[in-house]
Amino acid sequence: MLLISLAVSLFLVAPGDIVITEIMYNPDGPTLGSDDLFEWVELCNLGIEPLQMEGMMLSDGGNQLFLDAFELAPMARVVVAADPASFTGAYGTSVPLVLWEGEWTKLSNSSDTLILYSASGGVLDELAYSDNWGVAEGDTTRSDADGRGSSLEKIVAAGGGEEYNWTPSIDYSCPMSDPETGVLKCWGTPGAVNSVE
Ligand SMILES: [Ca+2]
Ligand SMILES: [Ca+2]
Repeated sequence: MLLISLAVSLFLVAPGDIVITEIMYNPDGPTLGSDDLFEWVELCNLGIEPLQMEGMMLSDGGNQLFLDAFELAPMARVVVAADPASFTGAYGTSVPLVLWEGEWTKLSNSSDTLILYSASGGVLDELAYSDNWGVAEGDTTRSDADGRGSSLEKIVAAGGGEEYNWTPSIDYSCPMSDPETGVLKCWGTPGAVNSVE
């Protein structure tokens, strides 16, 4: 057993093997809740081997958090949630979560850079997003991902972190409706293939 876990952890993780595929940087307050409790990040294993996530670090250049042990199967996705208990209360228990220690990497509601590091300190993936992403040019309204219920989703998981490869999640399979307007809120696709892929 020890040899098996040692073999898994020694498997070298290369940039692009595990990537950030979705973020909830500005959860919709009225239907979901506060940023402190309901921000989350989805990670996907694009490699062909199971990945041991223990010791990987997520940082925004300020706060740092370190992932607990979790073996992520090839093409599988897992969520890092600001507050796992709150997340499970909203999304249910079927979404896989990897727990963490340290300080939550608060996701700015304007723009931020999120970097995923391997346990040995190498950069695995990086996302520098803005709340302008998903707003049509000349439009003065907010992005659907900016506190309106959608997450920000990557279109091609193996593609880059540029703006054109990210867009607000599409409203489908939405768990509840806005109490004031009756409009369905979707809150993204944590742990599952993105709605825009
Ligand atoms: Ca936020
Ligand atoms: Ca997803």
